[in-house]
Amino acid sequence: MVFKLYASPFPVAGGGIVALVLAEKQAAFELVPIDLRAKEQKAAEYMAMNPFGRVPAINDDGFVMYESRAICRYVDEKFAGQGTTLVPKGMKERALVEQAVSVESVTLFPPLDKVVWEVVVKPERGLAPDQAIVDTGLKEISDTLDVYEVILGKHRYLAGDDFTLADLVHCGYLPFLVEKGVDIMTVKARPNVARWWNELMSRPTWVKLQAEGMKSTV
Ligand SMILES: N[C@@H](CCC(=O)N[C@@H](CS)C(=O)NCC(=O)O)C(=O)O
Repeated sequence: MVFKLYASPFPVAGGGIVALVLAEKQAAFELVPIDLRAKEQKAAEYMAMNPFGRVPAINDDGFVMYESRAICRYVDEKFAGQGTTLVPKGMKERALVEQAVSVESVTLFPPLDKVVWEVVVKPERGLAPDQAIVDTGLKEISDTLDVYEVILGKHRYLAGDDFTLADLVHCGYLPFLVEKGVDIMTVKARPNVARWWNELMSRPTWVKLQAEGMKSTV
């Protein structure tokens, strides 16, 4: 049975990073599009897979799970030995990847999620962004990127000199800000962050996903 990915049909957010991991692993999948505006994620059939009623989720031959970062780890392990190794096997190398993924999900993501809500989701619904929330969130994101600047001055990627899951998870939400013209990823004051960001955004798997949308590349 083909690996099924239940996600929004747009190559962004949690579904986007799972599709990106599948592309890096050169693994085939079938997208089952979930229309968030039509609240398909709250339908009983979908809630049976993810009781939180959110995307993404996967069904791998009857094995069902949700939570994008956890799915990414599962995919990397399931397709070990093909494509890019995103979570290294060595204990210390893996620990450093987990350290950086943890910073992304615990420190960077909460303010990023709030800012994306204000500048992307609210305008789509005809609501005005709350500028105070945007300003506070951007300040918190910038503070984290200042630390990334130091880290990325020591090695090419966040967890060392190899591209890993720690880098890839940043492709979920930061592109929303860039698309909205928020100049935060390539500012002159953070040349190492800019170099890293440009590398992520020009990765062939990412470029292809953006050009072709959420479809299997295999
Ligand atoms: N921590 C979850 C977050 C999932 C999530 O918040 N998904 C959003 C889309 S990016 C969603 O389904 N929103 C619709 C809703 O909450 O009804 C993950 O990484 O998978």
